[in-house]
Amino acid sequence: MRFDILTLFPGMFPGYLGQSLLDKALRRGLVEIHIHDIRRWSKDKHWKVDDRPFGGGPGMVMRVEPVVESVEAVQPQGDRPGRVVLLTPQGRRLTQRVVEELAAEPRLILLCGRYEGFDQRVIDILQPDEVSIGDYVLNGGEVAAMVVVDAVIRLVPGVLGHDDSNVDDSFSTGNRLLECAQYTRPREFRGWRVPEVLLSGNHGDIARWRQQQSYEKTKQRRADLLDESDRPDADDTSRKDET
Ligand code: 9D3
Repeated sequence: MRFDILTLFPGMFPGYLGQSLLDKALRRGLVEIHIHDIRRWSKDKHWKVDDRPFGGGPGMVMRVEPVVESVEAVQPQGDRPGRVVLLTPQGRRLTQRVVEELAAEPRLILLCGRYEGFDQRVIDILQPDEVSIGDYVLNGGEVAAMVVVDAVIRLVPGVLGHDDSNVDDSFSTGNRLLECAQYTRPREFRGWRVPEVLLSGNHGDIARWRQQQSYEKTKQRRADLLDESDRPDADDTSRKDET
């Protein structure tokens, strides 16, 4: 799978890309990541890529020419144009379902913004998939792009050690409950003991205990995950209404 990241801060990525799991996936050729500095496509003598908003108001706006031209220059590098993902607070929220959808693509072009946002014509022309990573304010799209890469690459076959260590994840399609408490040695620390059932060797009891713990924890902390609205086919508009 190939990623192209377009940013005004290319220096933010090498540290993240050097982490072991990702570094290994890159060296094994399972994942390819290319970082591009949008400033290269500025026509301004000072490499300026932002400007004041028409109509007035605070902050600056990313100019349309360098952004659109950078995407159009990068797309022909590689054998398919790829799906353009614009990281923006106005996007649809990134969930594991969206991550799975993005992981099915052979190539993603991740476009990171700075300042107050993009000139609307960037969106009109490129018609990107607009994605937000959650309802809090970041300083730009770079950290969000790293989140997308991080979540997506672990679904690329062969990136994780064993094939199904991700089907069991909280929020993935296989299991929508939170994970139960886990323990390892020692059996007792400062009087805090590992639950007896886990030491019992009775695998049926263990499985039932874990299922129960997961359910209770989910009900207490994340009742929203148990809502019917979050079941896998909840956004399938083709189905008949069922109440
Ligand atoms: C004053 C209105 N602000 C919108 C909430 C302006 C604004 C704040 C922060 C515009 C852009 C940004 C920078 N954020 C991102 O580029 C961003 C982001 C985020 O802030 N939160 C969650 N996901 C994302 S993806 C990109």
